[in-house]
Amino acid sequence: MSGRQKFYITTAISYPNGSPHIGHAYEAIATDTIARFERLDGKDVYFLTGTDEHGLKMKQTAAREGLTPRELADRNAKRFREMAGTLGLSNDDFIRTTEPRHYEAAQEIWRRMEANGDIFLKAYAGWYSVRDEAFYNESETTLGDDGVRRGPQGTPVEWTEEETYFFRLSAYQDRLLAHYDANPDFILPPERRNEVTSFVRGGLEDLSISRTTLDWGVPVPESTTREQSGNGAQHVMYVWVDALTNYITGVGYPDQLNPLWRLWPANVHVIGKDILRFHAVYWPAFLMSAGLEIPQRVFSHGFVLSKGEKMSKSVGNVVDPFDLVKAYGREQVRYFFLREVNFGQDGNYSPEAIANRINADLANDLGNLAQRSLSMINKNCDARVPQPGEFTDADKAILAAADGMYAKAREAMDRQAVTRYLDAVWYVVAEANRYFAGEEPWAKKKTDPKRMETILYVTAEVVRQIAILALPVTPDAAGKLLDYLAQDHEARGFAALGEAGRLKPGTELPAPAGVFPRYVAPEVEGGDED
Ligand code: ME8
Repeated sequence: MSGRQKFYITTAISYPNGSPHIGHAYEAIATDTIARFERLDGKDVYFLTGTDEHGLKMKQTAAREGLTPRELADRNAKRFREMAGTLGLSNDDFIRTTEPRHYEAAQEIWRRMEANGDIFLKAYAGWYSVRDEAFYNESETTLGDDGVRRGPQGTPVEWTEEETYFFRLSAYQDRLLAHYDANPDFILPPERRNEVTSFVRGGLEDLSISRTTLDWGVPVPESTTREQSGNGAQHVMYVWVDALTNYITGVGYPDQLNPLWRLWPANVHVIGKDILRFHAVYWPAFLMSAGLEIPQRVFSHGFVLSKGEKMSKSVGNVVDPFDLVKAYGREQVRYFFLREVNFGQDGNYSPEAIANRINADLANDLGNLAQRSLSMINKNCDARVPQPGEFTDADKAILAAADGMYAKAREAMDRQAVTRYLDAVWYVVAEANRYFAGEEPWAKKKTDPKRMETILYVTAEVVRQIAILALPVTPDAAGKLLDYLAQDHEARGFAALGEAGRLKPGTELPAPAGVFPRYVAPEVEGGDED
């Protein structure tokens, strides 16, 4: 077994009740970038994503489409897998909650919670939102002018009464609060902590965790129904009990001898702000009850909005991730979302904003800098890394900025501050452009060719470090830049950053080509944009 530090990271598992949308893509891109960053930093990374296939929402959508829930799940889970390919995700596994391995895990965690005395049968009556798959207290709902009662996220709720199994969530209030207190970084970003702690402080009610009116779910273990049979009804697990368990199924649970089990507890669950309560309250309580360790962190990101509005099919502003990648390119889409939408907060998508980012940050700033410096080397330095002369203050300053990028990026990524990490890298991109423009290597070609070589060496060295640090977000384009700098596989990890990996004068370089083309909007003919 390697002595490397392990790093287990997950996305939420998406409901495959439709095709993936841009919110799903955003979460996947961010999680992938974090996973790649940690891999390049030498960690033993495991990255899990997948689909959440049970529950009433799936059942109802399938019925509307004239399909069985399984047919609907099969069709759309395929689209989610395709999206992983289209976005270039580096996930190690893709879990579907309808797989036998997951039934086994969900039933085992249930049995352990029951063995701990936390599961009991009781009549339930309350408000339920199918869209959120969540119960709400009456006080969390409001009756609209249209006569429709809605939950806190604006989705309609319906009155539900049935005898179900309950989880003794009320018993975990103090332990949860103590856990948040002792682990101030359990919930990030910090703005999101308060909403969780005040919810828990307000008092936790026991949670209904099974359904008899639904058959599309993981069956409650027979041992439970034998001992607490109630009216003899068949129960399936409440979809969130089974969904959250995916994170341990994915690393081998209940087989604790599975080598993947070393990865538990997860380092980070990346999720959207709408499902924080499930991850920061219910999930740790289930794990405490089952005697399992609690994940180290729940990072709750914001929502991607379309020009300030929530994307919705009825408004007609839904952006399809496949179309977006086709129009702008995978690397461009990845960079855009992570730089533009401050990770942890809400942000906006618009065609103008993405075109701007592509042309300003990628094509002009990084692309041109690399292309201009590398093609000058190709033409004027015999296509070899030039031999630098003595460094001036300006050379030293830009090299120091490049050498300092890793520490800044690392500090940001210790808290999954993806946007801050990219800001730190692109700050150096901008500085390097100022350096290059100010030093005018093209003007030195005739007057001081030695100085030109030094400037080109320094610029290429800065581009090298930028490219390594850009690998997590734009893996293909940054990889090409490193090809043009003749950097082999071992020279592409973070261990090669700083002085350790300095370009070696005399190294032969291949002819460079542009890696970030400018975005030019296609001519609109006859109003048809496709
Ligand atoms: O909630 N912007 O699935 P889901 C950013 N199955 N993120 C968004 C978003 C948007 N516009 N819309 C949704 C579920 N998301 C459950 C999860 S985990 C054990 C079970 C995010 O398909 C959302 O916040 O509704 C969530 O993290 C993920 O996409 C999947 O949402």
